[in-house]
Amino acid sequence: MNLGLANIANNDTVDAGLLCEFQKDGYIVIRGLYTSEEAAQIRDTFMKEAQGGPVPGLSEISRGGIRYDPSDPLSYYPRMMNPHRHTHLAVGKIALDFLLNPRLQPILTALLGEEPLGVQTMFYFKPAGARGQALHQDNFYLRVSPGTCIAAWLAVDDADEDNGGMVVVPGTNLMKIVCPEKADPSKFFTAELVNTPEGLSEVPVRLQAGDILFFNGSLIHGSYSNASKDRFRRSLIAHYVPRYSHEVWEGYHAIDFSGNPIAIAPAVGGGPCGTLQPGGIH
Ligand SMILES: O=C(O)CCC(=O)C(=O)O
Repeated sequence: MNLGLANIANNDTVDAGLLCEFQKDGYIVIRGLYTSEEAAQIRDTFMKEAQGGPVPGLSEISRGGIRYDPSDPLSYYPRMMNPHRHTHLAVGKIALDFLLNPRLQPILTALLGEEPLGVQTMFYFKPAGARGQALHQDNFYLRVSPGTCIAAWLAVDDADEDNGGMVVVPGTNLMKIVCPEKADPSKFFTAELVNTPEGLSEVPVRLQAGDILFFNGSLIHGSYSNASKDRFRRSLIAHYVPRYSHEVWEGYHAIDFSGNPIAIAPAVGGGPCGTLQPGGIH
C-alpha cells in the first residue's frame, strides 16, 4: 500500500491499480504529495497560532460541554476546527489552500468517481502524551447520502505507532455505518467507538511528513495515544463529499475547487443510529 507519485499517471489521475486498492481496502497513501518544506511551513504556521494556547472560535476548547482537564496535553493543544473558514489568519489561508489544492483535486475525483466538494478542515497537534481518537467511521458524522465522504489526511510530522499514528481496518469501507459504543475516556478524547469486526484487523499506517492518506467515509479508522516522550504528531485533514450528494450534515458549507458555495440539502433528524447519532463534527 506504500505507493508513491509513480502511481499517479501524468500527475492528473490515479491509475487503475491504485483505484482498485482504494475500492478494496478503503484507503491509499500517496507519498510526498507535499514536500517536507511545505509540511514544515504548515507546522510552523499552526504552532505560531497556538503559541498562546487555545484560540477562541478556532480551537476545540470543550467537547460535548466537557472541558479538557488542565493536566491533559490536549488542554493546551486541542485540535483546530475548520481553520479554512478563518482566512484572515495565516492558518486559515493555509488550510483553504490545502482543502482546494489542485494537486488533490484529480486524485479525489478519481477516488470518488465524481467532482469533490470541500466541507471540513481540521488541524491536530497531538503532543506527546495526548490521547487518540477512538476508532470510528467518518460518515456517521458527515451524514452524506447517497454514497459517502472521503478524507485527505496530510502528515505534517512523521507519524507511526510511537507517536499515535493512524490505524485503519481495511475492508470496512464496504460495510454500512455501525452504531458506536462508548469509548474509554482514559484512552480516547472522543466518545464513540466502533470495534474492529471479527475476522478483520487493524493496520498501522506509517507516514512521513508530506505523505497523504486518502480514506473512504465508511472505513473504520482512528488513532491511539501519543506514547512518545517528546514527539508531536501533527496533521492537517480535509473532508470532501461528492458533488451530487443529496444531503450532508447541516453544519457543513460545501465549496467547489474554485471556492464557490454549493448548496446541499441538510441531513436532519436521526440517522441510522437514531437519536444516538449526533451528526457533524467528529
Ligand atoms: O488524526 C487522528 O488521530 C484521527 C483523525 C480522524 O479520525 C479523521 O480525520 O477522521
